[in-house]
Amino acid sequence: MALEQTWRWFGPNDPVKLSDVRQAGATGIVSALHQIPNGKVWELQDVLERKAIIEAAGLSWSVIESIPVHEDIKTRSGNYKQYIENYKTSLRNVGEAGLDLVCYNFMPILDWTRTDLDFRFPDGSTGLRFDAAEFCAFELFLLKRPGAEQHYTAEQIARAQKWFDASSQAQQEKLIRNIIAGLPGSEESFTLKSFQEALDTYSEVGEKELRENLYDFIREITPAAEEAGVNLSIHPDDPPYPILGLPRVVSTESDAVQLLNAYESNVNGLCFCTGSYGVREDNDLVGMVERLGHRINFIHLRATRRDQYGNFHEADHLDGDVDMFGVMKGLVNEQDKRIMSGRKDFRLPFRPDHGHRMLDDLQEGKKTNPGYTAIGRLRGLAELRGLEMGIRGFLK
Ligand code: DNO
Repeated sequence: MALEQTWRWFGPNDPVKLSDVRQAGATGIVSALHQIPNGKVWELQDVLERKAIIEAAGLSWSVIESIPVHEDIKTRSGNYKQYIENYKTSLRNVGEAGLDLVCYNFMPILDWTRTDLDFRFPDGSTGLRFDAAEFCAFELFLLKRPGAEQHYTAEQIARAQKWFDASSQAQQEKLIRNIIAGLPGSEESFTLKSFQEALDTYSEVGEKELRENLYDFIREITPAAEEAGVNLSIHPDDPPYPILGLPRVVSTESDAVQLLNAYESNVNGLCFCTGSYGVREDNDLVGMVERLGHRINFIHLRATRRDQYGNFHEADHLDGDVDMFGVMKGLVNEQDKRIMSGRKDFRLPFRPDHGHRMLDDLQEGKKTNPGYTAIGRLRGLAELRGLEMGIRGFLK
């Protein structure tokens, strides 16, 4: 047995083809119907159509990432009741189509966030980076969010000011685009004005409220998921702390425990993203796999490297701050346990999350999605596959 090797594919418009994925050696596809607006029902027919495309390429649709959660659900306002009903209907439809694993997240307004999408590493490859000073400069001097300065120390503000004073207009525009124009997989994009308006919808929703809204949502949708035969997996916050004055409640082990306790069932599970949880030094990833492994339904493997200023970049898969050996060993153990105890959900899909732009993907004019290049992920998958095989041999 081995963990299921999967690959994120953004659908027919993805510059990486399903035939490429097959050659990379993945067997499962992680995909979503990105054309459906947030909140709308995923109709059975649309799900079946995508599934047929994937299967025709000799692959299987392993995980839906993601069915996005409408903002009204997160703030429990407006049409949230209808959107929850729609979510349940989508779960029933994907279950009926024979799919059994759905990923989602509960990050307010912005999905994952970076300041630099093409940061050059010493080996000439490029990748994603979060620069705390640039992010602070965005908030203070470009977005000009009221009250933002309260969230920063004088030293952070001084570093942001330094970046801002030295930056060209083109650099400022690029930073704005990187933050609010929507990274691959995030379904929303904004202008500065519409972004501030979106932030304002959270004026009454602090950490406590967002937690309650998440736990209520979990209690509402999990029974429907159970009936539909669909496991759920919640993706953590990326980066794993509050940004832009917005609360974030899926960043730590304690957050994960609380949301799992909100509804006791393996169907209410985690997407264990080592790149997101791993940005915090106080997240003990190997311990999390040991303690929460039985509730991990989906896995993103990626390593980030932090510095003392709150910056981080996406390192090679086996290279960052994450103890990938320890994490993989825990996951292998978890899979063995599931098989021994007769659990049906033992395939434990993982995908090599993100990857550097390298080799041919660096060619001028070649279209690649930030973080989702073929070659960088191919390297990641190959390394992770070898790591798993080595561990299995070593444990025998
Ligand atoms: C980034 C991703 C996120 C993630 C969603 C899950 O690469 O990990 O976009 O898919 O947050 O809902």
